Amino acid sequence: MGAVVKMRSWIRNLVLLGLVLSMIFSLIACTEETEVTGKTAAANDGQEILITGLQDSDYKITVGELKKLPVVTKKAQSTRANGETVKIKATGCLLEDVLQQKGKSVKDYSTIRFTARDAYSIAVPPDVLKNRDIILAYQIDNKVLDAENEPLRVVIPGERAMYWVRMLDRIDLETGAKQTAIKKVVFLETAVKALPQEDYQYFDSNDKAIKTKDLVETYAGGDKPKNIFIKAGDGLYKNETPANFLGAYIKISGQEAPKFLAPHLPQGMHVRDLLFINYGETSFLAYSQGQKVLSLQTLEGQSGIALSDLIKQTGLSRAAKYKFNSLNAESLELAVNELGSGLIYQNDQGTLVFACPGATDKSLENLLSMECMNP
Ligand SMILES: Nc1nc2c(c(=O)[nH]1)N[C@H]1C(S)=C(S)[C@@H](COP(=O)(O)O)O[C@H]1N2
Ligand SMILES: [Mo]
Repeated sequence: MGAVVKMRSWIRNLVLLGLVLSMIFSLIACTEETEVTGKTAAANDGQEILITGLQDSDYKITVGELKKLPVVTKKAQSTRANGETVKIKATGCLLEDVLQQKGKSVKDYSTIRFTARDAYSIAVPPDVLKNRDIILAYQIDNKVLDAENEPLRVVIPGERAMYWVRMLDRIDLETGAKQTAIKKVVFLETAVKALPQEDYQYFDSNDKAIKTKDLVETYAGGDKPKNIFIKAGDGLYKNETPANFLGAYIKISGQEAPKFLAPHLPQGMHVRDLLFINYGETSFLAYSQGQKVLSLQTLEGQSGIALSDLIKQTGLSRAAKYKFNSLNAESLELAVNELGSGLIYQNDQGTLVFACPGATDKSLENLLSMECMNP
């Protein structure tokens, strides 16, 4: 009798041990499985996104809450600046549906700025807001987002991948991010001659750079714009926050110069081949790019940028009179009807010259700026 009890408890212990072991094994198997296939579907549900400009106070929404909104899935494809293709299938909700919950629409805003956990940030302009779907994706290619993408990735099918912000952290809804009227064009090549130039290590090259802060403090008066507009020679047009802009550099020599960059800004935010930077009422124009993409005209065998296109592209205001200033504070005033054949060119020494033939020939070396005169 005693032996049977003993034996039974022995068997019971063995069975228990077996159970425990199999539980441990299945647990291990489970963890192994999640490591192979990625995180569980709900892994990022508790993560929060901050939205400003939607309500009086900051508004926070979790990934889990976004999942309760209607689900959209769309394929999108775009080329990176380096020519590679980014191709993804995005599953998520529409930003429009998030705003609709609070009685707002994407179209109510002039700019929406997305900022990521790696400090990447980009402003989406009004024409994109009006015409495109903005997806807040919590799944890409049917998978939960990985560390490079979580908690959300913005995807705007049909637009370039620079808008597809990974690791989304906050959304700033802005109204009135409008470009103010330009009153003065400052020529970058001449302007940098009077600024401190630093060595800037750029991959294998030792280039020169100026601080954007020095540039605007020297030439843009006391302007404090809320947005800084940047245009590149290839047509890229974007705007930057004062915080991002004023902590950066313009590399003025070497590859892709002039180039907006900073060691602390993700490379996707760097802008190569700058055409102009509009900072408040001042437009900083790079002659080197202007010469490639603006209309040219020829004057007495010299080819240079035509003033009419320069005015049009930078948005320089109309005025009855314009004043041209040189680096050494010489100046020249011209009535608008005298400008027609005016030309800005680079002489053999690489110096910018303004020339305008008239009754009396007029020209100015080391051209620094062109400004509107008040009547
Ligand atoms: N958070 C974050 N998102 C980002 C970037 C970045 O640097 N950080 N780069 C952008 C740019 S410039 C491009 S072209 C695409 C590149 O997509 P990929 O990172 O999936 O290759 O991501 C965009 N989203
Ligand atoms: Mo990019």
